[in-house]
Amino acid sequence: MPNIETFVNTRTQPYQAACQFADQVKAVQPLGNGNINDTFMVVLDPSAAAHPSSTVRFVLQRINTQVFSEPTWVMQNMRIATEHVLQRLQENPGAERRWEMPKVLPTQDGADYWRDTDGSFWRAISFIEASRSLDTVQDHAHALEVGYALGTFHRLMSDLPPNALADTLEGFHITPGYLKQYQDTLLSRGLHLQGASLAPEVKYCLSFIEARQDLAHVLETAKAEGKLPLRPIHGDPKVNNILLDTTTGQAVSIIDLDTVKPGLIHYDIGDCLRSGCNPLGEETERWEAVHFDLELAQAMLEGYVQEAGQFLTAYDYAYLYDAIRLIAFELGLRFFADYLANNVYFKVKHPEHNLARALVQFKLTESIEAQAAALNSLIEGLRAQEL
Ligand code: GN1
Ligand code: MG
Repeated sequence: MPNIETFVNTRTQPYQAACQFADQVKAVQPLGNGNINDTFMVVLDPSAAAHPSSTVRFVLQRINTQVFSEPTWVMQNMRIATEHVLQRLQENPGAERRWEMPKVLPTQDGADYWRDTDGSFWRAISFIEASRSLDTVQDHAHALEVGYALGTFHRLMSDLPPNALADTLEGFHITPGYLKQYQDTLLSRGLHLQGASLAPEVKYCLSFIEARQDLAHVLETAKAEGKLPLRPIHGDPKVNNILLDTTTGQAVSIIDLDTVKPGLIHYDIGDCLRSGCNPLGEETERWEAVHFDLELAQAMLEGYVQEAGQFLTAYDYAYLYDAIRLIAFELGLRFFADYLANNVYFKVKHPEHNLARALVQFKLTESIEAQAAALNSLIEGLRAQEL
């Protein structure tokens, strides 16, 4: 982590951007490890308490407009989601545990965002105090909280008509679309399964995907058949997007609302479990040791169903196993396709980074498949309790 003074240099873009949102900027530091946007923590001089959020620090982000081509829609969705949830919380004060939503902070001119001279899109979001996030699930209690957080978000959003939200990222989590892109990349690069000069890891990925072509369609087919409805989704509920109260360890927020849009809650549940039930984490270099932890899955799903069970249908339960398997596979496919395309989508620290990430997700998928019977019976147990 660069030292605190890194961006105090007033000529840097992050500093210039921070000043659009507040006076008396003291420091601007890189924050987190997002794969798409650039994120910073802005620290204000404490005497600048006149800031609209009356806080002394906030989160500043440069949106990746290669990925989010309509960033104003992202802002609009964030506002709709945040206002909806806050209204739900106000209607029933005291009914909830501590639960907060990250808020959009205006520029000093009252706008939602600021564009710099290069055309970069900057926005500010409130920092949720007295909370922290972790990259991997630590134990059973943490897993319960992660599931609780996703369930709470889905429940609080469940009465918002999905078409109130814009589709900010067309094709997001539509696995057959990722498969098609991957196949096009293979064709254009002239790669094929028998390529003698390919590294064994690349061959493993190629045949892994080849053997799972049919799996890619499972959720889209269920959607087309009317078995799974569109609902408001978070889109990226990975473990480090769930904030825990620093004192109690209870989940208090789910952040990173860029991908809130209409979709299948199965994308979210699959994503949450592929992230939370991989104790080595998605960035591990020990990909051969990656496994899916069934006990963490049990706790996460229990925490989820406790909040969201009231609106889950028999079909929702019927597709849970497929969703968990699919989203791990899908992320592996997305990483591997990006590796083959020379890393144009996800940020990388080295040229093989996306290959290493793909291997992690494919090993995780294998582990999910190897435990299919046990995972299905734990889902059946939850369904039997609820329906
Ligand atoms: C990306 O940038 P970040 O970490 O918020 C990606 C997610 C992936 C995730 C994997 C818009 O999210 O779909 O699950 O990386 N977001 C987008 O770490 O593609
Ligand atoms: Mg994200």
